[in-house]
Amino acid sequence: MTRPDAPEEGGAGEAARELRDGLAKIGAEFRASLAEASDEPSLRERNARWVGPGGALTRLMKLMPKVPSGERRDLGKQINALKTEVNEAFEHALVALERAAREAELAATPLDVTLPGRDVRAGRLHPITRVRYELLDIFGALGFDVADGPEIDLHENCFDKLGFPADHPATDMQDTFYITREELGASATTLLRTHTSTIQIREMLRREPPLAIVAPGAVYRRDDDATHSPMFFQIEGFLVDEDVSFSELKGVLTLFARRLFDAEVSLRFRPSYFPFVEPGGEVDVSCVFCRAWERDAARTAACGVCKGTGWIEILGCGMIHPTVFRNVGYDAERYTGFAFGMGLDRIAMLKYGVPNIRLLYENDVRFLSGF
Ligand code: FA5
Repeated sequence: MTRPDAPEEGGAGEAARELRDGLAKIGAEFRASLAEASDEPSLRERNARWVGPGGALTRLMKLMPKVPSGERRDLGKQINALKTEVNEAFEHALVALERAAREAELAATPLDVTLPGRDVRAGRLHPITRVRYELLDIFGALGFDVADGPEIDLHENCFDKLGFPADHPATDMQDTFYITREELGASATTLLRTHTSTIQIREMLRREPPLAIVAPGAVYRRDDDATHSPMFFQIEGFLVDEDVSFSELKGVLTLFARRLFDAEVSLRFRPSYFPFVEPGGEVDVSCVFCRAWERDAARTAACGVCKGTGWIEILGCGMIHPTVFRNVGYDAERYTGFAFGMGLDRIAMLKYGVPNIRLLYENDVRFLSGF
């Protein structure tokens, strides 16, 4: 039987012949081929034709096992010598190309370093981000901590623990984006939070009073018109301690509005209903567009933003309902507190005179670069 590395004589002679012919042919051709390359990629491509994985020399080397053992040593030496020659010729050609490129660069029209530079287009903060930072600064200076919470939260944090009755329309499938999280089990209903009031529950469950917190974040609702977006931003604020009264809520919100808008604005508190506060209210700020506090009746009557009323609604607020305290394990006899929640988008629209909320989300640089 023939061993695999001892091929029969006829084939062996042919392999040796093919190898010798191949070596002669490569030896005669490779220099011209490399010399024809006019740039580095083409030089590398040509080099690969000889010594790359499918190259002519590489293919010849694969014939070596078939060559009769008497000739193998000599042919092996020749192959290696040729391979070295190809490699050296390649290196020389590469250096020559680099030198030629450098010389062409030096000979070309010189670079005028005195020309003015190109403008770097700097990015800037989105108006909602700017408003968020401003609010965090204002409330931070008043001693409020900042908290965060998940955008997908449990139904109980979004509604139940805040005292929403089970049949409240906001808890309806039609009104809210529910999400199936199988890993949490069938009993855990999760949804895209509809307001940042979820963070009241989360923080009160993990901290004891006294506490003063603001929490900005994205929220989601089935809304879509010029002043309502399906995804928008709110900032929640709440403070819990002994003997907290409504006058402190008024004081904090008035100070905030005067710092954010104008030192002369007033606030108007109107009664309103939210299940998690009692009493609850909505707050209007005197219109910053017609400067309603200056009492120019004609200007206010013509104002399209406040529609002649002199007031613009900015937030909901109230004293935290004792039911909420009981739901998070606080002593509802001992503690009182206030909470408020406002739309950052709405504040940005007012502050920068943005007529349509969609402009804030279209990422149109012509609009965004105006801030
Ligand atoms: C709430 O979301 C309450 N959680 C606020 C609150 C907190 C009340 C704490 C009491 C105590 P409301 O649904 O009104 O309330 O929303 C609050 C603010 O979010 C609104 O005043 C408005 O500025 C803004 N807002 C509501 N819906 C949208 C929307 N679709 N697009 C943009 N802004 C919105």
